[in-house]
Amino acid sequence: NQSPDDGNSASKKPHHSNSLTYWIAGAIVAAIAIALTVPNVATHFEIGGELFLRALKMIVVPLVFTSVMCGILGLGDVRKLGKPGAAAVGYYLCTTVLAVIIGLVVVNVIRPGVGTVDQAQLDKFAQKDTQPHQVLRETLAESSGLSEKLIGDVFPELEVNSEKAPGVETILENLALMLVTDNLFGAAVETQLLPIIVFTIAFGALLTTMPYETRTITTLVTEANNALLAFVMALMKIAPLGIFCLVAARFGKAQAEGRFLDELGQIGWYFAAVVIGLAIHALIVLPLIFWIVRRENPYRFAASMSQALLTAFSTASSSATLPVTLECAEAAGIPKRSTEFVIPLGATINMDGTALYEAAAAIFIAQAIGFDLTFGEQAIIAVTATLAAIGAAGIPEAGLVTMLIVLGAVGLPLEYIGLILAVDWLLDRFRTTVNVFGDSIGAAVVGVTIPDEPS
Ligand code: DAS
Repeated sequence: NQSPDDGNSASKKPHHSNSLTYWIAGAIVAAIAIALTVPNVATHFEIGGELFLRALKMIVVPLVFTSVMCGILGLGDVRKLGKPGAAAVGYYLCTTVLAVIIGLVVVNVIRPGVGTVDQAQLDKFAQKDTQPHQVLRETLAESSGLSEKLIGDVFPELEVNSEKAPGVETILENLALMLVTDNLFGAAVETQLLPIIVFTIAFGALLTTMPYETRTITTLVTEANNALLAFVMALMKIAPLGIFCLVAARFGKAQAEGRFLDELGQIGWYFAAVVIGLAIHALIVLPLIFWIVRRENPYRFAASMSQALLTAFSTASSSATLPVTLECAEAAGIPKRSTEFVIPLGATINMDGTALYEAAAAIFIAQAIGFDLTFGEQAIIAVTATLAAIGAAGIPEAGLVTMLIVLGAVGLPLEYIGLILAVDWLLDRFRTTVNVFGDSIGAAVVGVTIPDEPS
């Protein structure tokens, strides 16, 4: 018989010290303070931030492969995947739809777009005479630092064209295409995690039906996985320094541009509406779901995930944060069998923050240009925001780019995305943090459906 706290309680004290969490939080505050007070400070820290970000991203592909493979092989028999798999997909859909509804309600109540954007601002985007989606690619590329290539990468299969609004069936087809790659190594090179996860689940499932051959492979991937997680632990020792550089460089760049603060003045209510929506989802809805399922204190659990949440805020990338999310979730006592496939899968398709943001931003743009949306059109926005969030990659600004789908679906002119471009780099940090938190809660929720084999 095992102690009641047999590693399944998520409120277990995390492995890593809390002091590291305080160092990271302190680094973020200090970085923002310095970036906003010392002019032109950004350039000095860019290289440090980029090196830390690369060190995190460097291990994502192998770590996703070994984690998901361990998760599947650890289940012992693929038939056991049914319940946790269904619980995970059910959780992803429910929380994403809840997030979209919160986004719609908040932006319809606060109505941030009505009368807040002056005509001059609108005309600035309306004058461009080239194709809206071409304008958009240029605007997106120049203002948010996204390369035109990356814009194409985020939703590779869908040529965004504002004349022909992509119907829901087109989006579904493209989501299906994103599940299966034609070249596994190509997907690894492009860090397209979804097809790698789909392949690993299928490959791992087949291995569990061949009990004799899996012994060596199981040992191999388990040891590789442990080594990679040890790498993350080592990397987190210098996280305060790396995160300081990342945040100082990015906030310093915004400060140097100057535009950011006056743009924020123009659309402050939009920014506030999205942040309020994200806060409702992350501080009320997700903790409530956690409490209903686990009957434990959700805020203690959130505290044990704080290093992952702070890393998400600093990197604005769920994928780059994935190693830290995995490490924190396991340290928080969630069974590995749950974290190992729920978190990598969630990091790519479960993006509550992004879905909420896309729905709210689309309605804001409609309000700003006096485009009255019918209830049906808002419902279309809800559906396409859910699908676009599933399709968004866990990389910076992905939510902004896939929002083109949402705007296109209801015939909103794409060029007005320029209204929200200047503040998106900051809003992205908030929604990425909510995305990562949603994935962590998901692992804890699904964890109750996986019986913890006596170790
Ligand atoms: N930055 C994305 C992520 O990593 C979220 C987004 O762009 O909406 O989750």
